[in-house]
Amino acid sequence: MSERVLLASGKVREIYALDDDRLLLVASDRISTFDVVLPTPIPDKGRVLTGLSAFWFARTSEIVPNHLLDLGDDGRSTVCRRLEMLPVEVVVRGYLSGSGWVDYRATGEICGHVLPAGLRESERLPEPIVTPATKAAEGHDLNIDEAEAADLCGADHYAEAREAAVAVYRFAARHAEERGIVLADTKFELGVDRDGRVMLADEAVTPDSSRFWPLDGYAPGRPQPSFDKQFVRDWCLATGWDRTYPGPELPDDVVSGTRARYVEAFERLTGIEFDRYLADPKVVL
Ligand code: Q0Z
Repeated sequence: MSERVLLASGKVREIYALDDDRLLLVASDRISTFDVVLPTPIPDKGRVLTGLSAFWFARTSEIVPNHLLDLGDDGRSTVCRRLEMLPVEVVVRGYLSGSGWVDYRATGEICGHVLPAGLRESERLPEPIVTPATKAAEGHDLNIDEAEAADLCGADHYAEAREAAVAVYRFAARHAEERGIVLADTKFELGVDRDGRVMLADEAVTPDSSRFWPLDGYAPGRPQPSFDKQFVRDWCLATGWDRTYPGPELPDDVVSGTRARYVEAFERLTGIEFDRYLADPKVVL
């Protein structure tokens, strides 16, 4: 018997304490766009994200240990080791997009990384770069440079975390590209266990923590469509919505089209039929 005590609630998921050493992460079907949670859920979105995270954790545990202990039969919950979280998010960028593109255009640098001149929006970087961020109060991330991240985490913990993050990014980006998905960037959260071991935690290489682009039609020089959320974004903006709370309710065809894109991402990346995951989530391990 394990009581669930709600520890934290995010925009689209909850985290419960099971005991002193273990947490339960539960991913909902809520979707956010332009930082607003929409009133209409996407069925199975939480299962897709939970299954993908578990898939990556299982396949990268030789690169870096992680917090995953077990997957719930509901497919949307993960039992994990309770860690001391590092106070920074470790973002690895292989392509120029989002705040990285904004900063590069203004200064030629991203988080202290000096980049070659003349790069275009969405262009592949010569090498992946690590751009840490702190979780600022309003839930908004604040980019910092790697020296500041090392100060906040301790130099040894940060060095281990950033090497692990780059290695997992390289592994996942290569795997994804072979299956027709560009992994433009991805955000990792890491923690430290009682014995001082740095581990990957939270979620790993999901559509909510990453930019997934379809490889088919990829071309630098413009923004790329999001593999999973583009239907929702386009439809929401076409209604004239001003990107403030509350967002619009989604019609059935936008819900089913978006669900299909999440399921397609799961099936392409894992090579496992989503119905098999629903029948037995442990197939991804
Ligand atoms: C993750 C978060 C969520 C809101 C804490 N293994 C771990 N050990 C200790 N803490 C965490 C983890 Cl994953 C931890 N978050 C992020 C998740 C809802 C915030 F589901 N917060």
